[in-house]
Amino acid sequence: MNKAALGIVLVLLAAASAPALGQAPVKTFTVTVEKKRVDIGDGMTYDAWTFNGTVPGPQLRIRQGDEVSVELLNHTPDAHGLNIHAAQLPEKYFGGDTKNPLNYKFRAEVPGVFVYHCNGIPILDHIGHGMYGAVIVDPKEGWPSGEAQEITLVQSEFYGTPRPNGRIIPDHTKMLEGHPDFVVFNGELNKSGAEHPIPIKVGKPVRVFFVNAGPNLTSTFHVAGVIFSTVYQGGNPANPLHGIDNLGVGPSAGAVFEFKVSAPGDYRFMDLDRAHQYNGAMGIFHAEP
Ligand SMILES: [Cu+2]
Repeated sequence: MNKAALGIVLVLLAAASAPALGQAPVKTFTVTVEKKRVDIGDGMTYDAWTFNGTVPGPQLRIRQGDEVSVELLNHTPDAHGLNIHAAQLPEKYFGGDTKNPLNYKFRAEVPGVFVYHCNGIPILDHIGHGMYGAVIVDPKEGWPSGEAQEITLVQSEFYGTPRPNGRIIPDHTKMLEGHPDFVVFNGELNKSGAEHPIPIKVGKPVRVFFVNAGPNLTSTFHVAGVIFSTVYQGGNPANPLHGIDNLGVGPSAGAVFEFKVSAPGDYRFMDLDRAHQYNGAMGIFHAEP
């Protein structure tokens, strides 16, 4: 084969293997709805409604520009839905019924840290029973500060008085009043407490993807002994704040917190509202050289 012919073959091969113009990668997520009694730490259980059997539900990770295809399989006799805050669609797409699987597609156009939650009515009760999770949409060009240790924290509230055996039946009245019995990170009291702190490295950048699932409280996120180098409101690099030690994150909202520590030891992370802290909103980053 002469040089010109080889060139044509190579061009054809390249055309065959490249994705068609305008065709973004497709991410597919299938999520189930299940009623489940989940462990929420300190010997207690919660009669939850869940995505994939856990509270919070699975983390959804997407890159800006991806086409996202979502399917919700409802294994309960009740109506549930799925509202992904990264999706820009009419709300009718997010409501499910008891018979048909819910599915829709969207393009993740805006980077950030978002909540997803059940859109069943009343939404208060569906979130209050445990139907939420985190969505991370990575910026197309990557995070401006580059590589970091990534940690996801989902703050949320549990409502109900534990029975003597530790079982909690979710309490609608307390949800309505906004008076949770427990405020937790990643679904469990003391999940990242003194016995199981989250390890970080001295001198290495840490990036916290923070979602406040609520349903009701605003969280003022802080790490004791740390001033954040950068905080992105909404987790979007278009919204940077520098050199602050806390940020208020409303219910169903998110943020990115970036920092580095220079000395080994324990760094407690918390919601600065002291009542929320008293009810559990605390954990530990343990820094080692
Ligand atoms: Cu629901």
